[in-house]
Amino acid sequence: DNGIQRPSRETVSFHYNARVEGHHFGSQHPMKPWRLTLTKQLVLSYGLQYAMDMYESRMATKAELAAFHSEEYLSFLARLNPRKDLDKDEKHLYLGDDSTSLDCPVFDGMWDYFRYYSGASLDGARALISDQSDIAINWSGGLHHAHKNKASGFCYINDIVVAIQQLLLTNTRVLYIDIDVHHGDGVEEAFFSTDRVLTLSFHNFAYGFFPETGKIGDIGPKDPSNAGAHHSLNVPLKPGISDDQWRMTFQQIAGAVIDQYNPSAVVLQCGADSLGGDRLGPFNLNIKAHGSCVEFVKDRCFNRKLLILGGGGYTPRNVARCWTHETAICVGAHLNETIPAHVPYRQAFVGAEHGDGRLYPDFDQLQRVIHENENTEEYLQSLVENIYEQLRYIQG
Ligand code: ZLS
Ligand code: CA
Ligand code: ZN
Repeated sequence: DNGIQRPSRETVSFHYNARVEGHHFGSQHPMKPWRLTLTKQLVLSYGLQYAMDMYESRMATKAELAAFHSEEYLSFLARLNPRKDLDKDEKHLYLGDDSTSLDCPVFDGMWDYFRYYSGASLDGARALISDQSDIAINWSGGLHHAHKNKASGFCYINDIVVAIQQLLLTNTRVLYIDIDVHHGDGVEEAFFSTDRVLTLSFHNFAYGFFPETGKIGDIGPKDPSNAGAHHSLNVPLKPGISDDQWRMTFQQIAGAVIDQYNPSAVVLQCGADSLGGDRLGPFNLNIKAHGSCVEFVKDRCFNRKLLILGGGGYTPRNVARCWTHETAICVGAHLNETIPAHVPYRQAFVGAEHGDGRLYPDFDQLQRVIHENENTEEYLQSLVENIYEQLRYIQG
């Protein structure tokens, strides 16, 4: 029994290369590519590979990445290595000052790492374009902060932007939805001046919380003659949002945006740092509430192409649970609550604090830190109404 009970009609493709897993940002760094190993093992132990087309993704080439990033920046990244002294000016220019560059360290094999996660997003986009796939998944991608000329917030290459550029070859309008707890600033910036991509980010907003952008009034260029005007949408949430509030807010907003903008392709960035118990994020979401976004978008996007990407997520066992659940949603499978006994690294999921070997632990009961809910119903309703107001300017 592989747990598959509701096979869906869509063809789902899974794009992955195990070579991303072995890279290390540094022992203190919250970004752990190893979470992808855990995710892959859990996906395989539930047998989900039998319900999807599995592709070993190739490395993106420098020329492919140059569709968004500058040649100078790419050459700099390709030359980087921890054993070589860096030119101070170049380092400041491309990786940030002494403080911010701690977020984007220099580590072994980094250029290969970038090309693997970006290659998987490009492969996914191409599988959708060529009609080989209806839903393409790349959990190693979703690195939404990288700029054309600069690394930011653990992101050096913006795989999302290059994948969307591919989708634009055959799709008139692409909708980008971002449920990572951080603002999807790099993607918003890249498509700021076009109406062919609408970006919608849900995130925690607070002064002092990275990257401190994405206010409700940030809706694109102020000049109304700029095509991109009204095509950036932001939903700034407060710490501690509940599952029900999240579901309501997401469905009211994403539903209206999909209906109004009427895209033929949707890219969904599923950063798992919006889950309860995340090392960086202050939300309290349970896995099924996070996954409800994938379910909702999949249902609304019947007959549209869907690219599913990863992103943040800093408590690896919960990242793996979340993305396995969301892979199951894509293929239309129900998964057993008990994690299969034969999964490698099973100890990561057992023990009272680790969720007792269950796929859907209740984070309210598990986590020592529960973030107080600062979202009132009035506040959330005002966000929804504000977005509805903005949508009057959108043509689909
Ligand atoms: O969306 O908050 C910041 C910037 C700083 C504070 C941290 N210091 C190191 C630099 C200056 C203002 N940065 C955030 C970036 C969050 C990126 C999220 C990526 C994504 O999920 C998509 C993948 C931040 N939050 C937490 C840290 N950085 C952080 C925590 C712990 C450490 C260790 C390694 C490095 C320095 C000590 C670090 C960063
Ligand atoms: Ca977000
Ligand atoms: Zn994040």
